[in-house]
Amino acid sequence: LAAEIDNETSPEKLLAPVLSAFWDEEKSWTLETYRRHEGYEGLRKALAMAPDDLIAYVKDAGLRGRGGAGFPTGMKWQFIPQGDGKPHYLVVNADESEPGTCKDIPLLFANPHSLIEGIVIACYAIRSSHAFIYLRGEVVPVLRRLHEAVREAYAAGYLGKNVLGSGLDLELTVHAGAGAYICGEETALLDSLEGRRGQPRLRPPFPAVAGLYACPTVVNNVESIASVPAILNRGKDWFKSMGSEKSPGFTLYSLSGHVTSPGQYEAPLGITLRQLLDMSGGMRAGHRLKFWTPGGSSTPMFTDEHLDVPLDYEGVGAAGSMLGTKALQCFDETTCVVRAVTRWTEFYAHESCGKCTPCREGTYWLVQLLRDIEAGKGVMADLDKLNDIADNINGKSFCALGDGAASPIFSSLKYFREEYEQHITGGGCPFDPAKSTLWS
Ligand code: L3W
Ligand code: SF4
Repeated sequence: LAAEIDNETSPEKLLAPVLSAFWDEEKSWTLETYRRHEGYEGLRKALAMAPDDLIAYVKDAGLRGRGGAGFPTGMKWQFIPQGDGKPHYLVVNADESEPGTCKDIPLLFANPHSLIEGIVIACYAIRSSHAFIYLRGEVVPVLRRLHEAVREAYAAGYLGKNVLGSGLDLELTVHAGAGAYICGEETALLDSLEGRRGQPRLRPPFPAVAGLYACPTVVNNVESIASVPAILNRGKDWFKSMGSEKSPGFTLYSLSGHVTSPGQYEAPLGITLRQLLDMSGGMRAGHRLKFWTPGGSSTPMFTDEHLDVPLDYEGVGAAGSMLGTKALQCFDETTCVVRAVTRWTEFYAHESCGKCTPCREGTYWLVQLLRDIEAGKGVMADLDKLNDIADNINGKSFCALGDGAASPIFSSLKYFREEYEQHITGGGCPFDPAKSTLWS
């Protein structure tokens, strides 16, 4: 069957968008529309395979987690112990909250069945009979649409007892969070799902060993799971024909900020920001790119020198940042970098869960220093102090939120130290806020 799947590639299918292919269609979110676009065909192929072969197939395809870390999806599934007598769970992380990150929510809103189909495939592979979607609680319209799609999937026999006659029994629960960024961290998410205050757990054990209710659990991002049906339907060679050897496939890039046409752009991994800007109309008229994030505010910022860095895990990594969530926030020359970093740091200080001292105290101190510098009350020694505090957060905190908070401090000081100095010597911000559309 694997060989059969691999033959099903054609040049048109190689170039066409997948996840966002029919977002513009009327009622794109319904089962009827999804079925008109190969919907649930990947599931039929998956159910004809043995679960272990299915895991090996997804692993061979090279799909990497789209939630930020890029961990190989098939390998994560393979970690789930078999024959252990415990329930296994799949938990989809839909708690999208990282500044600039805005791909999973539109995907769920426009095409929820791609996620549901991926969930059924993943549960069959890891032998799970209960899956959960942990959705960011603020997005009530998405919650409603997701509930409706789940209802449709139950009615059509894709969920519930004996899915499509395969013997798989599967329940799917949609759970809305209460608006804490930290609940996007996989172990805090599990605590929250269990009814506790969401705070990160010590890893190891990783969720694959002891996750939800202390049972083996796969936690995957929405886009990762939603990408699986097309891999099954069109074949792993088709998937690997896009992107690079170590970062294959298609993905959603979220363009935002001072660009002409912000939005979701589906493209192979390895495309560059220059290409994406060319494709989408570029920066707003009369302005030039000053700095940008490759994957949300947790990833070290880049400048216009990095326009040709391939947006895959290796290219961005070699240039000194992280691909993260592929949230490309683009800022033009009217933006004050100190203001941007202050705003992000305020976010991290507000969202710090308080469990560990470096992050809880450090983010607070960073905000105080940054506000002083922005208001013209800083001194030169503050710049070393910023670096020092960030250094005491980075790698010394309990979870990645701390590292994420340190990252814009390091990168902005690396590329824009002079702009910080200008705030200190000039007695405040040299930028005219009226000229920037982003910061008020
Ligand atoms: C079993 C092992 N499993 C690793 C699993 C682990 C997890 C995955 C990746 O953070 C990043 C973060 C954010 N046995 C394992 C194993 N795993 N070793 O693999 O783990 P890790 O620790 O590399 O990353 P993470 O904790 O998943 C994700 C960055 O992404 N980020 C996040 C943005 C936030 C959102 C949002 O808005 N919700 O996505 C953006 O850049 O800073 O570095 O599943 O269990 N030996
Ligand atoms: Fe909580 Fe921050 Fe420590 Fe993470 S790094 S556990 S968010 S205090």
